[in-house]
Amino acid sequence: MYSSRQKYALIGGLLGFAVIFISCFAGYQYLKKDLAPAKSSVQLISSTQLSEPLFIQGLEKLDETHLAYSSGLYGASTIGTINHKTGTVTKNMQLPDHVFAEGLTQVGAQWWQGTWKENKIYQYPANFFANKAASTISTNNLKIIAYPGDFWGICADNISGTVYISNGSDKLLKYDKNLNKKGEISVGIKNLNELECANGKIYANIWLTNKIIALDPKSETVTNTWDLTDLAEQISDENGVKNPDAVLNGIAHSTDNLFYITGKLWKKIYLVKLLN
Ligand SMILES: [Ca+2]
Repeated sequence: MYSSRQKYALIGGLLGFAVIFISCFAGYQYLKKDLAPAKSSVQLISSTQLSEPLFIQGLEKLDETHLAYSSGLYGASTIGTINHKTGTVTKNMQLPDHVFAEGLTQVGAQWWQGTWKENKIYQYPANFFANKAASTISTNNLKIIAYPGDFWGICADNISGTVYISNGSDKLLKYDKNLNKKGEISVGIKNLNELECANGKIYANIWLTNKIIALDPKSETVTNTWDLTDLAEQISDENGVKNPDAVLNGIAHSTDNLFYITGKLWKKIYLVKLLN
């Protein structure tokens, strides 16, 4: 049997152990969310001059020669293709002037293009980009679905059927292909913007920086950080003017760890290898 003194000592010891355990666990959670890993290396493979500047908001591989893009700004939002071998831009459609286009991705057979504050997602059929005659395409023939809240970037894991949408916060919102909410991922880094689902991860660039992070959606941890500022400075020097909006905002997966990268008002599109 324990004496009263021993009992108090035992209870005190247990409480102390519990406090230490909870503190360590909370500390681990803090570290998990807030400490991005050290910067990983970027290898430049090639670059191609674009035939005209775009205010890129979304980028995705269409086929072996073309990328599909979404370009923003009120009165100038478009959707179209970029031939990444020649840099030729084809504008397939101009959106209405009151719409600010945001992220673009393929969900199943359809293409989804979000809008910043207009609470709309434009849905394009799989063969949309096959018709290069922009004058024959009209928003009147498109399906438009309602979306609640601000919309920035989008990517889809078409194996699990999960669509991820960013809104400038530190969270990624998860939906199914019918836009039913499935939950959210708390990343711990604000201003998540253009997204790319590839290699079982979510690649995201951070608004107003030239940084890309890779996130493991299962463990909800950031596994890599890349800084492409050297690439961006190169482009600013070519313009002769440093535009604060001309930041990285286009990530399209090619194969393995090869990605096409461009940005808002960038003059070039780059093929880079994002090394671990
Ligand atoms: Ca993308």
